[in-house]
Amino acid sequence: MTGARTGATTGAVPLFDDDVQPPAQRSEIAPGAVHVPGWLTLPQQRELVAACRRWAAGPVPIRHTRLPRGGAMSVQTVCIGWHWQPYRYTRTGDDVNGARVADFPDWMVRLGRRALVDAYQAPDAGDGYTPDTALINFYDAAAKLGMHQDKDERSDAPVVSLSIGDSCVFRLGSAENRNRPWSDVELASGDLFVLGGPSRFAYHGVPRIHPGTGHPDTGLAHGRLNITMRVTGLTG
Ligand code: MD6
Ligand code: FE
Repeated sequence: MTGARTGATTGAVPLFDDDVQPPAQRSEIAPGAVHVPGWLTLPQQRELVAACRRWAAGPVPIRHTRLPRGGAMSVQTVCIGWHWQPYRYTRTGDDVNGARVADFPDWMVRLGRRALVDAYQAPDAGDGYTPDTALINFYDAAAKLGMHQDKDERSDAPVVSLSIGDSCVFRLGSAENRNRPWSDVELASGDLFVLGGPSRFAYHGVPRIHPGTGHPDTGLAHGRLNITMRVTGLTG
């Protein structure tokens, strides 16, 4: 860990440079499931909020994903790289406006690789990791996400999760079913969570948001933003 946060004040926009390594206290919640509090600096969070605002506007605007059996998710979602709806990924937002989704940017690939290096404390942990989609979720004070597995990807590569704004309760269960036992973890603004290895297909959810707990300097006045990067395993 060299450089700490000092890189943020030198040169032009070094926000995602490799030398910006926040000091991080990691904790392994379950094998392969790692929480790194305060991983993103405030400038990085601001940059991500700004990027997510642009993606939320289009080409496929943010929306409440409709569920196959009727109803809609309380969370609002916009996708980049590939468009997710329950059970499938497509290049176009077929359940929204049919437009092609925004490209997955190279800087986010690099951010995902650094996340794995820091979460797993291994210099080569990010080698060969090339996330090609991100689901960007926005939670208002009342939004929740039920217990689910992320298994629409044809890859067992880790999911990298970044949280900004209001803190929440993140519930991590087992890979077997959605019931207890589970661990409740508080995810705050700037936190990294990686779900990989034996925990890649563990059930998890967000039962509660803590309104008003975000830092105003992130650029998010209220609510919670969560970005999950994934490898779809798809081509085309
Ligand atoms: C959220 N996250 O934190 C929802 N999935 O708002 C997820 O569903 C998630 O955080 C896979 C891996 C990490 C996650
Ligand atoms: Fe998930």
